[in-house]
Amino acid sequence: MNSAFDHPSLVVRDEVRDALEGARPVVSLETTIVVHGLPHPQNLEVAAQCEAAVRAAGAVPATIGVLDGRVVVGLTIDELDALAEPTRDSTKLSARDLGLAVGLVRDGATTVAGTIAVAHRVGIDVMATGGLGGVHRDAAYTFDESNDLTTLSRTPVLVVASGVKSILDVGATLERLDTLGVPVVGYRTVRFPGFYRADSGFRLDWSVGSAAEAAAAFAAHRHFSPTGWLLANPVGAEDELDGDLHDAALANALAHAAATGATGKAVTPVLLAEFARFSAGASVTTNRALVVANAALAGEVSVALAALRR
Ligand code: PSU
Ligand code: MN
Repeated sequence: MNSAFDHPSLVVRDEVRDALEGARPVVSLETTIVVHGLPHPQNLEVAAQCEAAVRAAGAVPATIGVLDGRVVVGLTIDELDALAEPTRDSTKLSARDLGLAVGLVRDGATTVAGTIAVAHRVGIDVMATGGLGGVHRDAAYTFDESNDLTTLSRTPVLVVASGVKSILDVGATLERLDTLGVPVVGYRTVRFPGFYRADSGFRLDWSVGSAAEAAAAFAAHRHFSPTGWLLANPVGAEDELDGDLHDAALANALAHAAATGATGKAVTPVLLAEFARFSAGASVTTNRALVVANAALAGEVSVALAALRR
């Protein structure tokens, strides 16, 4: 039916294909958080919990990654396990890397940017992650700004995230999203979430009170703009990282990254891993809770969008 499904390097698994062809709800999930963002074995547990949360909301999960040069939409847990196996040395794939991973027959985990590029290609309009990438704190001289922002500005996919990672310059990231024309919408809040913390200290212009409101506004947005959306869902109060622990872990992680001289793709994984080490796993517990909650909300929004199509 859809010729996009028939490319030899693009494998859309039957359940996902059937749902898309039937205009039923599908939520895409990324793999960088699994392969490069969370420690083993929690990473696979989180992936399974995210898929279960999407299903509980009534949508089909489509976890996306590149295995042996094939872009798979709907990875199984066994395939995810293989992708996350350290000896496999899976590459972190942003949007610009996809063609190279396919052409050079590599394995790779997709970032938000890589995931939404594939999702849009096959007709999936909702995605869930933990925290969007953004403008790094030293961007004024490193120019380190996640491709998540530019790809979201030209890819009409609604991304549910708990704001942007608190390791970033949150204010600069919000300004960049404004410049790029990407709506940032609080879910039942006008405070921009702070990833491990519910409130980053920044106020938002817009919020929605339900998945149905989010779906209605995103559907309308797509008539007027080619960009995606950031639906910002704060971590629950019971799962937040303690404020003082957060600030101490952040200062330590930033100093560690500077001392190790991490650059490029390595920066975010190094910061997250050091955050986890310093907080004795507390940041991982928070990260798990928020990404699963985001998958659940993405499922609800996807169901509401599918209802609008009918
Ligand atoms: N959210 C998390 N953990 C992660 C990420 C998001 O809770 O590891 C990943 C996403 O794949 C996102 C990437 O696209 O971090 C950003 O990486 P960079 O800063 O290198 O663009
Ligand atoms: Mn970067």
